[in-house]
Amino acid sequence: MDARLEAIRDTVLARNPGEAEFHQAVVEVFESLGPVHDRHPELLEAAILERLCEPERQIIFRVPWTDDQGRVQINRGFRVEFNSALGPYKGGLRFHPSVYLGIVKFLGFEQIFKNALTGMPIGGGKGGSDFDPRGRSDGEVMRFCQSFMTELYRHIGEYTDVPAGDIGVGGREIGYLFGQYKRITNRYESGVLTGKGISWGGSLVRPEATGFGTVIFTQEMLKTRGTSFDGQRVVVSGSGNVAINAIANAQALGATVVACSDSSGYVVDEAGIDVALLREVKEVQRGRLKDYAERRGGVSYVDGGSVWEVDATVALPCATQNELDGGAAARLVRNGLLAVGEGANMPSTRDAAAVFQQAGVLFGPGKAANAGGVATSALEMQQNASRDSWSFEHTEERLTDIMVGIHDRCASTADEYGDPGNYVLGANIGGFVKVADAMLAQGLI
Ligand code: NDP
Ligand code: 2IT
Repeated sequence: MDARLEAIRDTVLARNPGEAEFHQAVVEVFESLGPVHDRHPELLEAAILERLCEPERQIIFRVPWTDDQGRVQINRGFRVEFNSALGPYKGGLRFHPSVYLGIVKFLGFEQIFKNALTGMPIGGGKGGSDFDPRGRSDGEVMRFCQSFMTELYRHIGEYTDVPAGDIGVGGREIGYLFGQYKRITNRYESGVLTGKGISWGGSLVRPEATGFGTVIFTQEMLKTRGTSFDGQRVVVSGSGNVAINAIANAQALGATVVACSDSSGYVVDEAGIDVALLREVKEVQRGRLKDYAERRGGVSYVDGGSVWEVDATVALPCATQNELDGGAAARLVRNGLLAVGEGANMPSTRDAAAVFQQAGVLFGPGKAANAGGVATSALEMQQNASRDSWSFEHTEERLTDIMVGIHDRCASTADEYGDPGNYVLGANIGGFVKVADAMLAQGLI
């Protein structure tokens, strides 16, 4: 890493102790940015990096609620409003027991660059809670969401900060959150949240957008090697919103998705995952992958273990951060891996990313490859602002154009900086330059 950037990195790490995931995200971005600072020394003088790494605002709050037995439960809520140079803070809410400030900050930091890459007018933010929705009734989830919004509402708004979903937050939770926001503010402010239901201000394609977009981005990478998804053997991790829609789109393009996972185990289904059954089990019944395996029959379910033990030509990690390590990456590469498209945020460890890049595997980092979700959230905001709703076809076309545009911007930026095919460099520099320009123009704030 460039020595000037190293000194800034050391300060950032020391100022934010114990936040391993945030450190990882910062270091990965800094490693790409030396060449931009050679060309633009004014960025150092304006302390752009120091400012980027310090969130504009961080909110941490108590979330009290009662469970079905009438017992009082206390969780911790977070919203980190990271950067508003390009637009209102935008990014999802994650409900998972592993959530703490370091996770929210890594996600919020990545979101700044991701959102810039989409070309839409959105800044970066992220939030969530250590609440675990697993095993909770609808009533419990509703009471938790209402309590969470009772604090959050004063910090958000269509021109201020626009949350959406992430792990553990889907259409049901967004509904409860929106209802409470409306009730407290007495405003039907559709643009305050995205991922809404279609009859109350949501956008068609938003539920599918992240997974669909990851596959579109990966297809563009494959095209640069004269190939496509057609005939590929694909492994997807996770079986949530992003995973299911990545599976659906990869198979629509002619691939066979032979395995997917949840945090309990993975299923190997050589005939190709039955997407309709998977949706039914996971989205309608809120069941587990084990239930899919039992209902499907003739497939193997592996309790525990890692889905990355299954060979693939294309890997789409769509579960969570640091789920794919260096050892798994090396094994996949030895067995013929061609491409990785990150549907999740930072799913590859630093070792794994290095293995992929050194082996010449096409590697699409999350901040580029999974940007279709937030991009379609921005399309939802556009529809809300104009009190309009677009057709599925029109919205999907916009998503496709945006993903192809992100791919091309990453590729051309990597070319411009002398490292063709390095999508990590392209995404980091491409996103950074846009935010840095706006920050310079807006003065020292
Ligand atoms: P969901 O909650 O719908 O699904 C998450 C999936 O990942 C589940 O199958 C879950 O298994 C698995 N998972 C979660 N945590 C772990 C863990 N610690 N270990 C193993 N498996 C785990 O979330 P999404 O599909 O929305 O999100 C998946 C990833 O995509 C996340 O990294 C998220 O940040 C990213 N993302 C999401 C976007 C969106 O629009 N939703 C947009 C861009 C990125 P289990 O049910 O067993 O917990
Ligand atoms: O990580 C992400 O980009 C998301 N969870 C989606 C954010 C959004 O505002 O749609």
